[in-house]
Amino acid sequence: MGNPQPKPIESPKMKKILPLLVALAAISAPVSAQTDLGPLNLPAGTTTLPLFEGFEVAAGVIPPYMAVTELDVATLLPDPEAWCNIGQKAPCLNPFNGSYALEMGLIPGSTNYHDVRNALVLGIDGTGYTGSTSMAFQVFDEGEESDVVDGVWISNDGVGWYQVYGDWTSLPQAWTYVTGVDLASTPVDITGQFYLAFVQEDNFPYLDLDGVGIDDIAIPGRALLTSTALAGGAYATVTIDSTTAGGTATLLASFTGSGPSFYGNVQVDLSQPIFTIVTIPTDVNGDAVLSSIVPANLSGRTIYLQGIVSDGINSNVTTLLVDTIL
Ligand SMILES: [Ca+2]
Ligand SMILES: [Ca+2]
Ligand SMILES: [Ca+2]
Ligand SMILES: [Ca+2]
Repeated sequence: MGNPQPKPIESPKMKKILPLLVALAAISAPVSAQTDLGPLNLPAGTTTLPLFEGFEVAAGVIPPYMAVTELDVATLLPDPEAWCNIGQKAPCLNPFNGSYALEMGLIPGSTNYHDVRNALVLGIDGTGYTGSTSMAFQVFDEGEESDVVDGVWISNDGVGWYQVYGDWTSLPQAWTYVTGVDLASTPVDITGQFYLAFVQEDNFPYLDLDGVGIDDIAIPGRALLTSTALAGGAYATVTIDSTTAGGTATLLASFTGSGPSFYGNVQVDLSQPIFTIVTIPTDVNGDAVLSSIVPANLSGRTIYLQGIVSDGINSNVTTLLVDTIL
């Protein structure tokens, strides 16, 4: 055997002091394994869960639950050539849906190539939320190189951050639906107020060899609704890819906008009037497919398509698809 065990130090006085020391240590102990992303601006307000952020409601005005950071990486000071835009700086260049998205990169058109760091921080209050903590979002990667701050992060205090997704380099140069990002996978407590940050760092402009676009952030993640080309008088196939096997999928359409409004007791991203196209069962994989002829007289119209997937108890909306019928 090795050295004898040291005799525990214990005296009546220590019995009183030790719990106090333990309590103090618990209060002052730093939370481990955090990354400092630099001086990120934090929003003063919060929004609630469930959350859907397509940047359309904000319509180019930064709401109180968002804050933008645009830094020169060399100095970590604000940089007028850093570009973190949800439409407050200029019209968005390539939104996935609608007219607005989050764009992060060097300012478009610049040839003053240098590293900039951009962040959009959302303040979220998870109090009382009991739903899924799995997040999904649409992302566009123009050609990012890896930087340690690249990705999606969460934090309780806005100083120490835990990465839940990243970096960006594995993504294609096309809008891509990222799903299954679990916000409960870190020590950050998301049952109260917390911050969610989308962070990008690189040296070329948005949509010019670098840059990240983000749209349609959803907590919980939404089933993906896709369609083949929509053309008046021709067949189109709409597919809903959900995880609800043996349930139902109801396909809805609007020609007036992306809401929000209510369909029964489900909030949808469709403006009234809302048309019910069909309700069909989901298969063993949770998928539902509809093939139908698009009425010829709809050519030229903008259509907003969304589904509601139900297991008979819970109903969840799918992603929204906005398209102009050919
Ligand atoms: Ca959008
Ligand atoms: Ca690049
Ligand atoms: Ca990068
Ligand atoms: Ca680069």
